[in-house]
Amino acid sequence: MALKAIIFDVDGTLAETEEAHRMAFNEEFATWGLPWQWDRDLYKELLAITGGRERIRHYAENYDAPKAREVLGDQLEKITELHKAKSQRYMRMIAEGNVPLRPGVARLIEEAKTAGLKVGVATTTSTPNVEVLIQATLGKPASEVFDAMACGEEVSAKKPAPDLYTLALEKLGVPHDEAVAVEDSRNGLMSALRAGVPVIITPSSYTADEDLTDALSVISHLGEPDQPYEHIAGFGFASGMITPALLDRWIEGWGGRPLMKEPPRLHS
Ligand code: XBP
Ligand code: MG
Repeated sequence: MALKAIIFDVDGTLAETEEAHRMAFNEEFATWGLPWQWDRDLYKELLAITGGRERIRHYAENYDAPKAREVLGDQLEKITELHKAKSQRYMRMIAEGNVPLRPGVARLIEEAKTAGLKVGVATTTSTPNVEVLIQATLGKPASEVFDAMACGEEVSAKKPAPDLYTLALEKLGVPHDEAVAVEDSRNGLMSALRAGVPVIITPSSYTADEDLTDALSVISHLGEPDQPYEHIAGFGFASGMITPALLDRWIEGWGGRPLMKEPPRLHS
């Protein structure tokens, strides 16, 4: 097999977690006496800023600076504390087990391992959030599921910078052109492409209308035997299931050609 590893994004890709993140932000704002309630439309806009701490700072500085300064201090120094509390809240929600993995995720991970591929994670969110999600959905520690994880707290530049994918490749010991990324968003797509990794996109509820040009393939989800994916763009049959053998053929078909037709356009 030319393919040696599959690297998964977490939020929106392994599971539709962004609603739980959004609720955790909103509940934590209320606890702190901040009159901020992010509805779906606003949250979609704010997702352009990856990283929860960075997202709060962006909102505080650009949407309600007076209130932010009153509650969080002149230098907004309490944002880290606020984000920490939000993360605890998010983990309690996820631990309840109400956010399932998306179709085909558990199957593809299992098939990849059976085929001798390495399986990794490249995510903007932090390690404990991934650990809780994997324990709640697969009933075992993330360290038993993934050969390597690259998480937000380990890099200084989050997606769409390439750092998380570069780190994941390094930890897996796999060259960029022998890996495939599975992502849900344009920021994730850019991050992987800039690290030289071809990308399969399964858009999530928040990212379906983003510009996903340059993905190797865009499909509705990874597919299950009784729930085939729908093809949206790029490589792929009209419907079906993503398997390691299929990804391997796509990598061969791609043949290491330049990944981006145009230079990346960034959200911010
Ligand atoms: C996900 C994110 C994260 C979550 C919130 O991006 O941007 O910030 O929304 O998680 P991706 P944290 O799926 O591209 O990695 O609050 O833990 O940052
Ligand atoms: Mg994502």
